[in-house]
Amino acid sequence: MTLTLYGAARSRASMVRWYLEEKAIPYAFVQLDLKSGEHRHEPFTTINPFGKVPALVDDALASPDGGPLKLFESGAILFHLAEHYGEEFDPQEPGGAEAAAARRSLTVQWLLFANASLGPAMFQLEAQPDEFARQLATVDGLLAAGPHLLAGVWGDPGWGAADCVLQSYLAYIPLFCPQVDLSPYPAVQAAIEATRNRPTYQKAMGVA
Ligand SMILES: N[C@@H](CCC(=O)N[C@@H](CS)C(=O)NCC(=O)O)C(=O)O
Repeated sequence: MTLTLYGAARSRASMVRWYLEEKAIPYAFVQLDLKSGEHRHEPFTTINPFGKVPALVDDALASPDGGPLKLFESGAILFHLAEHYGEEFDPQEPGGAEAAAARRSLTVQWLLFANASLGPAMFQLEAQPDEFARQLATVDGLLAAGPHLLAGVWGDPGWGAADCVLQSYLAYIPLFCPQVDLSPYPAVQAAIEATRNRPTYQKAMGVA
């Protein structure tokens, strides 16, 4: 089995890479040069026709064209990894199949929230500052309850794709929106600091 992740510096590929590193899942990494535009041409566009990173090739599964499975969209890639390699939805764990099904659905919820709500609110901060502040306040309250989003009735499954995507977007705030005052959100601040201190995150970001 070979997983090949295609990414670039300062891109969302870092969140996928962080997941792979944190879960010690073996993978090959192909760094594309966005400045030269190699992501907009073949061969990369045979993997992601939209010419964006991250993209993943998983040769353990087949795609409809008969070749190895090719995936784009960071959320879809994280979900695929959580499902097939991260052992996040194991029916043998406490809670059995019911807990595994609940965790799977909640993981999809957080992946979509981060990519479809939090990310857009962050990147359109000037247009809707109140929306971003509201989301951060809610996230802060949830994080204050504990570091793992899916901890609860079935016990604590530990760090997973839901945490990875949320913490990755939060850690982008000081990089992409340094003007945001995080002092009203102490749990968000603590999560960002904890994320930045992880050696696996530093490796994924290319700073270690
Ligand atoms: N929604 C996509 C966004 C992908 C995306 O916009 N990737 C950026 C890097 S973070 C990219 O490839 N930019 C290069 C370009 O648009 O030319 C995802 O989450 O994977």
